[in-house]
Amino acid sequence: MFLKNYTENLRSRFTIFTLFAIAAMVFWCGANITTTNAQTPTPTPRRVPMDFTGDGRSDWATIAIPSTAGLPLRWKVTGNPASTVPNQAFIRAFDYGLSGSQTVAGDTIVPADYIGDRKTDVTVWRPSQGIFYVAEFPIGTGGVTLNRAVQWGGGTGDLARQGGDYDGDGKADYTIIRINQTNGNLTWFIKSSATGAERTVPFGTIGDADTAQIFPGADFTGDGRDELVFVTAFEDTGIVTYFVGDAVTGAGVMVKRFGDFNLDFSLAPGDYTGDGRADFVAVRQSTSPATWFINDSVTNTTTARPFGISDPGFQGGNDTPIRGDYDGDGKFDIAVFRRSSANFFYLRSSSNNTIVDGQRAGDPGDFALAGLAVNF
Ligand SMILES: [Ca+2]
Ligand SMILES: [Ca+2]
Ligand SMILES: [Ca+2]
Ligand SMILES: [Ca+2]
Repeated sequence: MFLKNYTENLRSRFTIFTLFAIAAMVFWCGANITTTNAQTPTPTPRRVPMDFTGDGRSDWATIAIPSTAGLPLRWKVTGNPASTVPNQAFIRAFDYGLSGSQTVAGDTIVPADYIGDRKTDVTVWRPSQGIFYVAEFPIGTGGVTLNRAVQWGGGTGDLARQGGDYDGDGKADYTIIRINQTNGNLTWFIKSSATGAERTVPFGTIGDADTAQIFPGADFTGDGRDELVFVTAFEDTGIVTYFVGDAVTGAGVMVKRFGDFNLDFSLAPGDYTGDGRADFVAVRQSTSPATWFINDSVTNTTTARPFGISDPGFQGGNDTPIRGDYDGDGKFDIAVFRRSSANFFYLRSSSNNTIVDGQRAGDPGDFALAGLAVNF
C-alpha cells in the first residue's frame, strides 16, 4: 500500500493521489441496475477485508489490471479455505470496472461491505461520473449483479478511497477525499450508511510532504467506529507519519511516526493483537526475509518477525505484504502475495504465528486485492 515505486514520478503533493487511482473512463456495463434500501443494521463483529463469502475469513482475491486504459478489470476470488478436493475449490472470476493509465483516469477499486451483509461487495468508483458502483459478489453461478449506484463526489480533485465504517453500523460508508490545491488541506466527504447523512469533515493536511496516502478507516479508540487515517512521508529523511482523526468532528486522535519510507512497505493499520484496536505495520524490505514491525497502538510496544521475500526496489516483483484475517480468528495475519507464482502465504495468528499456511489463487501478474496500492 504505499508502494514506494508508485511515487517515483510524483514529487508534487498535488499530483500524488491521482496516480493511485488506477482507473479507466469507459462505462461499465452488463449488469442490471437495481436500487435497494439499506438493510436494518445488525451488530456485527469487525469487518474482514476481502471476505466476499462472508465467513469471517479474508478470501484469496486477486485482480488483473490491464496496462492500457478502457479495458475490463478481471476479478478472481477463491474461497478461503479452498477445498482440498481437486477441482472443487470455490472460484469466481468476472469482469467489473475499467482500467486506466498514467494519463487516463479510470475506475478506483474500492471493495468493502457497503450493503451490510458481512460480505465484501465488488465495488468501483468512476471518477468521470462520481458514482460508486456496488455489486453483490456472485456466490451462485450467475454473473456479478449491480446492487446500487451511488452518486458521491466527482468534483475536481476528488478521490474515492476505501473509507471505513465511520458511524459504527457495520457497513462501509462512501468516502471521498478532496485536497485543497493551494494549501494541501484535506476535506473528507462521508455519506453515512446508517442515516444517509452527508458529512463534510476537515481533517489534516499533507503540507510539504513528498508523498501521502489515504488509508482505509481503522478503529483506534475501540468504540466500533473507524477513525480517519492518512499518512505522509519524506524521502530525504524517510520519516513516515500517520494521522488519525475523529470521523465526526475531525479532531485529531493520534499522530504517530512509524517506519522508514525508504526501507519499509507501510501497510494500512489493522488489529493484529486482537484487542479491537488498530495497530501500525511497517514491513522492512532492506533484508530478506522481510521483517514485519507491528506496533501495538495501545501499549506502544513493537514486535519484529521475519516473513516473506523482500522487495528492496519496491517493484512489486517479490512478495507483496497484504492485509487480512486468513484464519478467521479475529486478528489480522502477517501475509504476502507472491505475484510471480500467484501464491498467498500467511502466518496463522491462531497458532501464535508458528504455522505457515496459504493458497495458490489467481494468476501470475495479478495483484492481490488486499495488497493493491490503491485503497486497502
Ligand atoms: Ca457505516
Ligand atoms: Ca473509533
Ligand atoms: Ca490491536
Ligand atoms: Ca488471523
